[in-house]
Amino acid sequence: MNIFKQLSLLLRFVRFKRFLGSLFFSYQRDRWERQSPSSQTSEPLQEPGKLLQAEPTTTGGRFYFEQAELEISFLSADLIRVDWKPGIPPIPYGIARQDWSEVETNLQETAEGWVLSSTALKVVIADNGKLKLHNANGQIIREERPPQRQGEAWTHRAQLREEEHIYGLGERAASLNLRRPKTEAQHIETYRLWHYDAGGMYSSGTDPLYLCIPVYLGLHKQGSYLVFYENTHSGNVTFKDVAEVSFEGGALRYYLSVGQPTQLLERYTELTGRPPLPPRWAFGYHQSRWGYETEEAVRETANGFQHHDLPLSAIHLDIDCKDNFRSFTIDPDRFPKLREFNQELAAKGVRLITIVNPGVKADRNSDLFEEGRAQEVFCTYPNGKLVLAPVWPGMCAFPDFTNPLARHWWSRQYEYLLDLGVTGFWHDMNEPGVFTLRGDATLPRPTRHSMEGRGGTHVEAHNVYGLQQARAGYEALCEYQPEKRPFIVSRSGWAGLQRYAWTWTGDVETSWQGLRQTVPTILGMSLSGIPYTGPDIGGFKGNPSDELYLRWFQLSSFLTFCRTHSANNVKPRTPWSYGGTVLNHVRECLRLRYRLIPYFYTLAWEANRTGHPLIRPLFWCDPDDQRLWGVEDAFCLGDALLVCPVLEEGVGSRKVILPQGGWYNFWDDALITGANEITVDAPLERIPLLVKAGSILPMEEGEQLTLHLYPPVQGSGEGCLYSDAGDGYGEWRCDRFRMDKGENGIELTWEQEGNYPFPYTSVQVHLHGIELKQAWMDGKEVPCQGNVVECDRSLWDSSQIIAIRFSTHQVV
Ligand code: NBV
Repeated sequence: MNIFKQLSLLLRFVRFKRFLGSLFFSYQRDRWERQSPSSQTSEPLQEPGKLLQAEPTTTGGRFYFEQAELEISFLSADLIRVDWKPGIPPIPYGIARQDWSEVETNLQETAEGWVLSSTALKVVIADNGKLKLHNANGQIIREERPPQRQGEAWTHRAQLREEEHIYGLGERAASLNLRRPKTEAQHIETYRLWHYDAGGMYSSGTDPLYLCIPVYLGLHKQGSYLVFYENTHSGNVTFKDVAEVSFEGGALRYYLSVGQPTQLLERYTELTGRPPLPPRWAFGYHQSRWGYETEEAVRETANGFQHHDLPLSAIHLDIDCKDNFRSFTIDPDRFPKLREFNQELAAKGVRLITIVNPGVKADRNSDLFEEGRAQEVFCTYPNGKLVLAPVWPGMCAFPDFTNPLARHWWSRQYEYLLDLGVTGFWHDMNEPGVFTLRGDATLPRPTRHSMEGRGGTHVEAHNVYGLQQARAGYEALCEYQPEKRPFIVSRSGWAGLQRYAWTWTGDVETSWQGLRQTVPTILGMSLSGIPYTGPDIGGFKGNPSDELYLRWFQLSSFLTFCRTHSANNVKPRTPWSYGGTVLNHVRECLRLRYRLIPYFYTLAWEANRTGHPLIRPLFWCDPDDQRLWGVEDAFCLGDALLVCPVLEEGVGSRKVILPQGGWYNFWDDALITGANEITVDAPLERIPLLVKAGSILPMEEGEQLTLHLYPPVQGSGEGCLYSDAGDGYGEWRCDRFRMDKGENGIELTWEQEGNYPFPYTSVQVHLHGIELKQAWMDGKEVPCQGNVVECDRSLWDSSQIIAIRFSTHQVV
């Protein structure tokens, strides 16, 4: 028998075994699910009934209704926690902050009902359990109906305004505004709260996806609010005339905040955690492919980047690098010298990231499995038997990440790969996803989980499975490499994932629609507190045309996570596999991204301090401007850049709705003011890009920093540059720049904070949009080269405040 025949027989056997495994698992799952109590309860629907009594508490007030109890606590003047009982309280997996300082509140009975207020927010509690939320100006921001309970399931409804837009719910293949008319194609009627592996491909309209979060932001003419339901159970959400959210179990606990979107994200991330500062290299380009089967294939790829003069920061290894697909292993034949290989890559500035799947092959000869079984860290059926389900290695057991012991045990496993020089980890299939022939491709609903010792089923644990795996991974990296910042990419997660990991948008379809979908999906994540994400450039399964690949690349080079990835059965997808023209355009695009890394990094530092996402919808800068509420074909990167990706095939220009103020065209410095909508050129080699007037954009080229000054239309503008060693937790510095526009020119002041030494050897200032005639630094005239002036090193070495004066007129 020749080798091909043998291989094909082996493949068939493996597939057949998987098929049998799936059959067995589906049968077991259905049997258990039939036996366990269904969520379809026959119990009556209950409303809270009449309000019987109200009393103040140290944090707010408590209200006793005939059939329910309500507690409202002020965590800050503009953030409340609302608890409707009865119901099992949540395990605070999503919550990062418990200690809030006391807020002065006031409880009063009025004709409208009881009024509980702080300086920023007023809640009116009606006799039947209706709640009305007012902002500091007395405007009604949200009206809630009395919640309903049926058995253990709560349903909560709030009135929506006619013009109201809704954003968030984590990762969605939907429009940016989740409340869209039914007539529209790809309309999603009900958003599910139940992580789901789209199984190799999804496009607009697929719901749910891998990372659902019960948080949404409402924006209407009176203002905006954010609501976060701290409930991990399976649930549903619809947005019609009312927003309706229902959960299969658990208490009805939610947090509400009122304010501008910027403030809402500050509060929400104060509650669920701010993203730690990632290592700086993570903002570089990542190359990945399911199908790098050998060390040689990876070497060839890394060399290809060098050969074609393309920057590269990381290569991701998919399941091919595993020994029979098993977690925390490396195939000894195909990757025989991983440690040395990692050193070789490190010398080129390339890090290796390897995949980690949660399923542990149920094999008596596997130490990992035997150890896990002995320590009782795997998920079980109610009768104590292990839940086994098929994934890549075959029948697998699943660590119960809601068990602290399991997390600790799992954490220890990373050490082996870290020791081999692996830099970061990529958590896949952690919804968790399993292979089934029919039905829900995850663990059975009655699966038992520890839930920190309290006990619970998969209905409650499913949505935090990936989050807790990320936590275990993050803690492992902190422990084993305390001098480095952890880098983990996780497909699934929940509220708070930003504390532990980045994510990516999964197996998006290779199509123009897939490309278009990427923008609203990522903006929705931003507004759900998840700032670090990006798509598989070119889509997962399929072969993008030259044009689609290039446009996808251009878009992604302005997103936080810039990675090409593809399925195992598609053509190689590296910039040079597309021929000379595409290669040249991709090179330019990557160079621009690398020049912008100081800007990305500064925004990351700000995200860590404020919770503001790096990628923002256009309305972020002007929430009162209704024209911007639905824009989903452009986005802002920080305050300075407006990115207008090309999302249609065969076009050479596109329209952009402009927020108020002045905007410079990045490519030709033309200043546009007072326009509603403009058409910008978009030749194949270029992504339309606008810079806000008043911005100071730091860009680097090797050891040279260039400050790009985009003068304000009038008044002043500012910019900031954060620097540190790029990893670890050492010294840092922040250089703050301010420019003031006067009659004869611009004055730039530069202030420094922090002890990290200035990391550049030369600094240039480049003035855009105005012709530069003369310049002075700290009073001394300096030569201009066109619109660029070179700063003298003594400036930033010696003084704390530097003043640079630019004149647009010749002064004699
Ligand atoms: O590990 C293989 C793939 C991976 O390449 C992809 O990025 C993940 O989203 N993985 C899903 C499992 C197989 C899906 C068909």
